[in-house]
Amino acid sequence: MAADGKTSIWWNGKLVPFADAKTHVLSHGLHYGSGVFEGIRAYRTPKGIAIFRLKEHVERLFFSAKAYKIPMTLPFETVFQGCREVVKANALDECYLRPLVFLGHGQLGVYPKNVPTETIVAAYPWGAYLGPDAIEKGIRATVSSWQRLHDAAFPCSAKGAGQYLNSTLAVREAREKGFEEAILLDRNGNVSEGSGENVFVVKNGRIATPGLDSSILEGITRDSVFQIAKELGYTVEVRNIVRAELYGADELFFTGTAAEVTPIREVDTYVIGAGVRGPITTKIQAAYFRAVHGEDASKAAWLTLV
Ligand code: PPE
Repeated sequence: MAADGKTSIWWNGKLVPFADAKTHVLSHGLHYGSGVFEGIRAYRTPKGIAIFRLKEHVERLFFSAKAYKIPMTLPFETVFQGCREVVKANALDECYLRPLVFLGHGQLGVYPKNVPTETIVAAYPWGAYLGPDAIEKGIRATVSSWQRLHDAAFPCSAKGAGQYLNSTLAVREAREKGFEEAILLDRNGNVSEGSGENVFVVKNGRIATPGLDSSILEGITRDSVFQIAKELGYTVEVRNIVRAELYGADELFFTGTAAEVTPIREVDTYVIGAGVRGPITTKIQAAYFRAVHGEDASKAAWLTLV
């Protein structure tokens, strides 16, 4: 995303021109990763552009800030409305929203003292996360040599900026090896999640995904898929998943705001099922896209019109 003279960014309650949305190089967040963020999508619906599960995303942002003791300086409602405002002000069509709360410029030192909290929300177009063919054809993933960070070291269910160094190491390694995405194992060797997605395994018509004890981010897309899968007549087991279950799965898919529902067709050169998007993945994906596009009246509560 580049400055075009028109785009604005919401900063502490005000819209500022893109080119002016700058922070100091001595910001606490830049040195120590002391920030928390969200990723949210807005979709075209018959009633106009709507933000998907905005309330849950803002709730998680506040939880993440609490987990890291970053004092929120704006009320929930202000941040919630800020997300709508920034999409509206930029007259955006389908887009991605990036709220970020970080410790700004004041004093350096690991112990945050005299540092202001800065809250921004940016919005910009962002297409398919894992490439244009990913949604239909699926992607190739590799089990990372990097372990997912562990709850004894980080609050894994918080979306802390600094935590993403772990994800960056894993996805960089995966890309350098010629794969699109990494799947990280937890400290016990069980499957945790992708660098920016939760992972689901389908075997003999049963669906499973790791739980919070596998150091995952509790994805909001994951939660949407729980509800969708249930309505389609499937049960989703939340349990530990061992590495070999990935290789032996009938179907595998990632879920995430950015990745949406992305099939995985290969892991470490093991072909998954028939090596194409599987039937259960296809059904869940279709139902997810109906929900985000306002085509499923029973999911209307998940949408906030801008
Ligand atoms: N795990 C991780 C580590 C993660 O970053 C995400 C979202 C998820 C699971 C899925 O969570 P949810 O979006 O609530 O379903 N990753 C965000 C950031 C991606 C990025 O590259 O930046 C996202 O999907 O927006």
